[in-house]
Amino acid sequence: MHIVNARLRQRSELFELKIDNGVFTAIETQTGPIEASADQLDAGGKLACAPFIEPHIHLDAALTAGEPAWNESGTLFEGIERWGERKPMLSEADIRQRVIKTLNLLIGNGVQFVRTHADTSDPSLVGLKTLCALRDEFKDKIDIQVVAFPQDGLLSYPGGDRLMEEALEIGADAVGGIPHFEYTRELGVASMKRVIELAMKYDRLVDVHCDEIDDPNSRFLEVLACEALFNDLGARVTASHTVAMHSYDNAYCSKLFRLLKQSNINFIACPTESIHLQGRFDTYPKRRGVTRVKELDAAGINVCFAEDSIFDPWYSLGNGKLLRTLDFGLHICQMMGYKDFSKALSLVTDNSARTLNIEDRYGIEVGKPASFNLLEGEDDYSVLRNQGDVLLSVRHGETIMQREPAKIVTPPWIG
Ligand code: 17E
Ligand code: FE2
Repeated sequence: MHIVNARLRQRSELFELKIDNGVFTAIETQTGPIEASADQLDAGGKLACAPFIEPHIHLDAALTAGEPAWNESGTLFEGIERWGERKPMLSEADIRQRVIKTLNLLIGNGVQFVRTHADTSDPSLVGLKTLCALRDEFKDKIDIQVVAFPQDGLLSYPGGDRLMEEALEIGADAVGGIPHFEYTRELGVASMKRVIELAMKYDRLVDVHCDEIDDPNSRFLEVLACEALFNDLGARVTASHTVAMHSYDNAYCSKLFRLLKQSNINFIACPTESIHLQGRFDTYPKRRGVTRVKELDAAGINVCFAEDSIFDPWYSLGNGKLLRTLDFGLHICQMMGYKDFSKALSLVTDNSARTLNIEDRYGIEVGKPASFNLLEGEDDYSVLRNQGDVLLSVRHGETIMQREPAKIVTPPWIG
């Protein structure tokens, strides 16, 4: 494959990209636009960007909103309750058809890497087993990491610890946790220590649902970061949500950031999910309930955006479009300056790659797998503003998705 007239992020020139055996073999600047020959692909000045990444989604619960009942309050806690009613109806066939539909939605929107949570608070572990099987089955189409996620508590749910170990033995890629939902602060702290212990025992990544509550006293992030630091695991550890940080006292937060920076852990914020689920116990003023993305980023701490849900008991919208999540996230976190827009795509691409520990095989660089999207725009700012669909998705040198740009047939133009 040979692409001409492509733009790359943070560069103003046009580029030629050469691909052989699924790998980028040359990336060369052009002196001007080139007439594409029959065997070349003309990018037409559009942005070639590393694939979108969905670093945090609950595929086992996707497409189950309203089954058997809707989450009327819009709280995380009612979501957990409604999901608890759906869980007994899970079967391998049910999960498979919903996950495949959702993966196709993601692939159609230029996502080539996914980290999914699989609920282990279920003695059958059917969700986890099915997600691990689908991960292996579709490994040539999409990269999937499965997090063993103890939705009802690692230590508070009966047998939670044993189910977690079983999940890791089956082959989960990462250990999860939910300290703010454990019965007591002590169990929450103990669960964080246990998560790190298990990650070391089984040599896995860590991704914890950490402090997903508007409670300024929910301080499990400091425990997770400290354990990561003391065990030199930071880059392999992710704190998801951390919405309590929105409500932390600024002085505490200032002290906390020193530890976060030293620990080198990663952060995932889910802006659409959290703006919906959080602030539900407030009247007015109503907290936004999204973690301090702008401040984390400014401090040089790695942070990325995720959807979290697609039509599930927690959130009944969602469509696999990371540009939508990015748009919401930048608004909610007030990252609306020119500099923010100029590097916005990092929040759904490069930063997510670092979170997933896939940097060695991600990015438009000679020698790396030739995977990229062609986007509607020429740089981060215009792609964000256009909110266009992904035009082309290439994975390891193969076109896996291509679409015609949307076009108005009868223009309403005036003048
Ligand atoms: N489970 C949870 O604890 N938090 C969430 N945001 C979702 C599931 C979607
Ligand atoms: Fe989540």
